[in-house]
Order: sequence, then structure tokens, then C-alpha cells
Amino acid sequence: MPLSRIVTLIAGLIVILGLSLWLIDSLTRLYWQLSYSPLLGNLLLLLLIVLIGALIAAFVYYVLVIQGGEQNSRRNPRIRPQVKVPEAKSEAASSTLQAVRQQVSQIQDEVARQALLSKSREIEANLARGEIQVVVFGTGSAGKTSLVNAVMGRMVGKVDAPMGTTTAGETYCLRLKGLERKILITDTPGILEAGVAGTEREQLARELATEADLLLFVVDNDLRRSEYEPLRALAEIGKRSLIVLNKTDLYTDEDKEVILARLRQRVKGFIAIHDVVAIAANPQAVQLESGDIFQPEADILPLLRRMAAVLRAEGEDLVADNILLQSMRLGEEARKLIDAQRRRQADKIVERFQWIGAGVVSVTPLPVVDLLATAAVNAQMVVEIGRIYGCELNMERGRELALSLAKTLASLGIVKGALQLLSTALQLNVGTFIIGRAIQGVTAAYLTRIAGKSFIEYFRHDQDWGDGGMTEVVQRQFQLNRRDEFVKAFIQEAIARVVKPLRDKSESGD
Ligand SMILES: Nc1nc2c(ncn2[C@@H]2O[C@H](COP(=O)(O)OP(=O)(O)OP(=O)(O)O)[C@@H](O)[C@H]2O)c(=O)[nH]1
Ligand SMILES: [Mg+2]
Repeated sequence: MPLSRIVTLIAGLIVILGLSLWLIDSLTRLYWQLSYSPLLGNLLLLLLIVLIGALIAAFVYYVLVIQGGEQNSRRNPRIRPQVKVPEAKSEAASSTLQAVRQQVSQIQDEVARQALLSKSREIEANLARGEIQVVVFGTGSAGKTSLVNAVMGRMVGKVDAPMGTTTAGETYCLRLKGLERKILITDTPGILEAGVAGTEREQLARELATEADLLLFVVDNDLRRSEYEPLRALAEIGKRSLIVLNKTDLYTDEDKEVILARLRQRVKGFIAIHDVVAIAANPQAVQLESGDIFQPEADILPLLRRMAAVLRAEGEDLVADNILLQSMRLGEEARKLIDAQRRRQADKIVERFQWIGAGVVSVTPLPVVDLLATAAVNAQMVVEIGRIYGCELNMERGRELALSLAKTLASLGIVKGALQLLSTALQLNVGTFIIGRAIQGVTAAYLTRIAGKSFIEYFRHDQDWGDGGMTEVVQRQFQLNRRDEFVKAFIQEAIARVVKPLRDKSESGD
């Protein structure tokens, strides 16, 4: 408690006691005058005691609570009792997390599943704890650690001129009177350092930045392109950021204003003017004329003021938005993993069916070329791919889909196109005689593949062919599968699986 307040308190109590003595004296006299009625006298005594008690209580309350509160809020403008995380948002985050956990349970890769689960637990714990995460981010040597030291009011991190002084994320807890939430301030390694270690540290810094409720992006000059890009990317995903121009003690006032104006101009689209502030976290010592060394104090008030205003006005929303954002990102990550996993499974199905079709067709060649498509697109394959994507189709529906795709293959001329493409490729590899018999089988395998890949796209998008319809999807798959390197690999496999068995058969005189 400051001395001035203690003095006021003692003086006040003396005055109150003096007044009370005077009052007691006057009232004693009144009491004697009322001595004819003991009840009235006692009542007066009680009244007196209550009055003195109330007076002392009111005075102590005024000095300790009201005045103390005012002083605190003057010194730390960020103080204001907080309300809970906006309910709608926290509920949205909870339900997103629940959905993510359901998704995660479908992931077969144990390592990936555990990683996602632990992240979802972490987000949930954050939701429960409700701390405000402030992350200090920026180029190496811009003065991030110096900023954290200044804000914490003591040396918590090592400061040095070369880049790469901070190698890991360090978090410190900042408790502010009157603010329900704790503030966690995290120092990160600098971005844009050279070397592999630098890149790894940069990755860590970027991850920490994406987890922040509020980002302090520290620069010591105008933004370089390499700083602008990560900053814009973070702002684009909705990261609330302040730009902190540090080392202003090195600039003249005019230069400082010029740099500030330039910074504000550069980030105009995504960061407000007030959110670009100038500080000197660890100003250089100066030599006075007397020869003494003078160490100026850190000037971080503009940052503290802005941080306070932002946290006061948006703190709750920032926490809620960030938790929601993170759970959505986690959901997106899980979705991608599941998609890749399903794709691998579906690709295996297509692979299996393409060679089944090839075997059947090559032993019983078809009279009409376009019939090849019908023979190739197998209803069972459609049903099995659907199942991978959680769509239970019956065989009837599978056949319907297979047939319409076969028709599309024929109508687009893909059957003829494939025959031609594969004949040419086969001719380069095997004798003409054997091609005649193998070509339909090989083409059937190829068409099955295109059909299968098209169905994967269809089921991936919730049984939707997209704006361009089935035609566009099928055509795209044909384009993708006619690339040279793919055709070469396909022909090698076709020779082993279709041509060779046929040749063996004919050589054995069958
Ligand atoms: N003149 C001046 N120098 C400063 C100021 N703040 C930091 N520095 C100096 O800048 C250098 C780098 O400071 P750090 O705080 O280590 O920078 P950092 O961003 O944490 O660096 P890394 O951890 O390597 O990324 C040190 O030599 C500091 O003394 C400032 O306000 N003015
Ligand atoms: Mg540092």
C-alpha cells in the first residue's frame, strides 16, 4: 500500500475517533437526561455503537476499495471485470471439438490420431482455463525478448544482438489486478534466420503465432517483404495483431513518424492505424557530456495502452474466436487425414477391379467397341467405393451409376481414344499379333481406372458431380491418366498382368 494512502487512513481514523468522542460526550449527557427511562437510554447507546461502526466501515471502504480501484485502473488501464466467454461461441467451439473427436476416431494412423487427440484436449483445456495468449512474433533480433522483459518488468529472457538468441518458445504469466483472466505472454524464436535450425525454429514460431489470441508482431524498421507475407497470412486467418515498431530510440522523431506512417500504409487493408505502435523496449545507453553513462528506461507505454484497450474491448471475443478458429483448423486437419486415408483405400479397390475387368474381357473379346465401357465399369466397384466414403448403396443403384458412367465414357469418345492411346503404347513394347488379343483387356483395365477415379471424386464430394456434371469429372480423369509417365507405368503393369498370361496361354497351344 502506498505511503500516502496509509497517512490518509490514519488521519481519517483520528478525525473519526475525535468526532466520536465528542458525540459520545454529548450523547452521555443526553443519556443522563433520559435516565428516567432505561429503555430509551439503552436504545440510544445501541444507536451510537451502530453509527460509529458504520462510519468506520464506510471510511475504510472508501480508502481501500474505491480509491485503490481508481488508482489501479489509472495505472493499468486494461483492468475491468470480465464476463465469461461469449456463450454462443464457446458452445460452437465445444461442438466443433466434439465433431473433431468423432472424425479423429476414424483415423487409422495411430501417431496422427494421438497427435490430433492431444491437440483437441489442449484446446479444450484452454477453453476451460480461459487464459489470454499473447504471442510475440517477428524477425530475429527485432527485440522480441527485450519487449517481453520490459512488459514483465524483469529479465526473463536472454537478449543479444545476433539473430537466434531465443531458440524455443518461452511463456510467462502476467497477472493483472482486476482482470479475471491470466495473460500468458510467449516469446518466440525469430523468423527469417538462416540455416536448418533457423527454419525449424521459424516453424515453431509460426505454430505458436497461429495459436495466439493476440499477436504482437515486432519490427525494428519498415516491413520487409519477408515480414509482410507471414503477417498478412496470419491476419487473413483472422489473427488479431498489433504491429510494434521497436528501437525507436535509434530514430529521430521525424524518422519515427515516417516509418510509422509507412507501416500503417502497408498494412492498411488488414491492420488498423491504432494497432501500429512505437516503443523502445531496451534503449541504448548514452554517454552524457559529463562522461557518465545514462541508461534510459524502456518506453513501452504505447504498447501497454493499446494492448489494454484491445483486451478490454475484445479480450473475451478474442479468446472465444481463437478457440473456435483452432478447433476448426483441427477439424480441417482431421478431415484431410481422413480424406487421404479413404483415398488410399479407394485406390486399392480401383486397382483390384481394373485387373479383374481386364482378365474377363481379354478372354472373351467384345463385338462392339463401345460395349467395352459397360464391361469395364463394375457396379460392385461403385458400391465398394461408396462404402469407403460412408455411402451405403444397393447393387441396383450401383448398376445405375455404373451404366450412366459407361455411357458417358462412350459418348465422349474416351473408349476409342483409350484404345488408340494404348495400342500405340503397346506396339512399342510387344509384338503386333499379341496386341490384337490383349488390347481390349488392357483398355478395359484403363477404363475401369478412369471410372473408379471419377467415382472417388463423386463420393468425396458427398455424391455430387459438381457444376460441370459427370462429363467434366470423367474428362478430367482421362486427361490426368493419359500423361506419358503414367501410361508408360500402366503399360508395364498391363504387360505383366494381361499380355504375359495371354502369351503364355498361346505358347502352351491353348
Ligand atoms: N537501441 C535499441 N536496441 C534494442 C531495443 N530493443 C532491443 N534492442 C537490442 O536488439 C538486440 C536484439 O534484442 P533481442 O531482444 O534479443 O531480440 P529478439 O527479437 O528476441 O532476437 P532473437 O531472439 O534472436 O530472435 C539486442 O542487442 C538488444 O539490446 C531498443 O528498444 N533499442
Ligand atoms: Mg529473443
